Amino acid sequence: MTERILITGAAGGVGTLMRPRLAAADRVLRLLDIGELPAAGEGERVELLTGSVTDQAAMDAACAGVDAVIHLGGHSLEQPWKDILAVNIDGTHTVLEAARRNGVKRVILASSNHAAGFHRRGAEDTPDYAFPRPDTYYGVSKVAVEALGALYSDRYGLDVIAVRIGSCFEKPRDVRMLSTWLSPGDCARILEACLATPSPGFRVIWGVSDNTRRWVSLDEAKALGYQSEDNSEQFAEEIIAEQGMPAADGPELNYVGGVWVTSAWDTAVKEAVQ
Ligand code: 15L
Repeated sequence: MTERILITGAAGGVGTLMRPRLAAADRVLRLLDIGELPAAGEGERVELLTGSVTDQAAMDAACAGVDAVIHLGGHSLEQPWKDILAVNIDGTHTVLEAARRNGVKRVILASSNHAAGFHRRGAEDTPDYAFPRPDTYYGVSKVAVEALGALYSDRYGLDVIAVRIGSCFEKPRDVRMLSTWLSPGDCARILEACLATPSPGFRVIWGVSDNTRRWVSLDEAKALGYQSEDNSEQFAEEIIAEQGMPAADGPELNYVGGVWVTSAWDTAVKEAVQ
């Protein structure tokens, strides 16, 4: 039987990386974005929708006939509070509500390491379900995304998995990302595990590759069936030679959110002086 999966924010960074990797013969990808989506390639089983995650009618229509939603839409970096509130928080409510109204069984939510960015590195890996310690308004929105997911799972019985994504790029871009990198291949493997695992209920998992320098737990992700095949260590020598090692006691190596915990990312103060 053909399954239909809605991906919001499909033209964004992670969405673009996932489009070819989540393609399957028995699957239609319904891709939604406010921006332009590349046209369907030869034989590609996609449906292209233009729409905003903040538009209830558009999301209701997008969720019709869908087996699962992968919600990647929203701001992927820090923004003024009103934009974070409207797009990331209200937008996620809109998506979950559309999923509920349409009887969609499973929703996978893009959370972020920045939901727990102020957690300091400890002797043990930062655990699954580490209590929220957001480092920015963006991080707060990801905490809200997780909370909304819990509500829709507990109250309405949807399976909801929030993935606290580390850094999902083709390659790690700095020394911190040697710890937080989620390779595109591993991101697809995590999402496939989230789609396939039977009756997960509500879960929060870390989304990183099994990097040598990883310091967040992968226990819960592995319990859902994720098996990482990538490790950032192959890039370590080159990145360290180019950029040098950050200070041993600096934020890059000691906080989950890295430099996002610093005053350079303090949006409240910036907004107050405008
Ligand atoms: C995120 O959540 C961002 O969306 C992404 O742009 C990266 O900055 C990533 O976190 C990270 O922490 O590296």
